[in-house]
Amino acid sequence: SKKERTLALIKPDVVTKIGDVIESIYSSNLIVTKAKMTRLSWSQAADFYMEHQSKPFFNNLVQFMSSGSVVAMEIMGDEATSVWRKLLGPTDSAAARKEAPQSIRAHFGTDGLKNVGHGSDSLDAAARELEFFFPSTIGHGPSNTATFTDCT
Ligand code: YYY
Ligand code: MG
Repeated sequence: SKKERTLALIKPDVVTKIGDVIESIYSSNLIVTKAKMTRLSWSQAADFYMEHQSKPFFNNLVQFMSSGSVVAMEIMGDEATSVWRKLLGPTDSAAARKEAPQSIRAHFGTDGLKNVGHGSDSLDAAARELEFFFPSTIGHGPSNTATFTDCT
């Protein structure tokens, strides 16, 4: 298995549950290496979810994501990208309650839009999405390979 960095984004529906979500992250052998609470403008949320711009749910999604505070975290660990998505569970919270009753979306999600969190769906997406929330400074380009010193 391979140590990865990925983005865990807590959506506006559950900022009061960040404690529970962070507990789940650490319980799954992942660690939080960066964290930031922020609020996205409509156009920032649209940029973040650009891949979905032609979908029927796009406007609702962007509206929701810019409706309140989000917490963006860089998390790290073995196969962090897939482990975090598995922790979240299926996209639709009702499906999560049926198919993955232990998942975060099963516990805290409302529906197919208000579903607690976002997880990058590939290593490339993780690098791009981490750069979106945690832009690198000049001379230190984005990296998706964790090193020992990052863990200390
Ligand atoms: O990666 P994940 O968040 O599990 O689902 P995506 O298919 O990438 O959709 C992104 C986001 O869009 C989803 O978390 C909620 C919203 N959405 C929706 O409102 N209605 C759908 N039918 C599908 C997705
Ligand atoms: Mg997705």
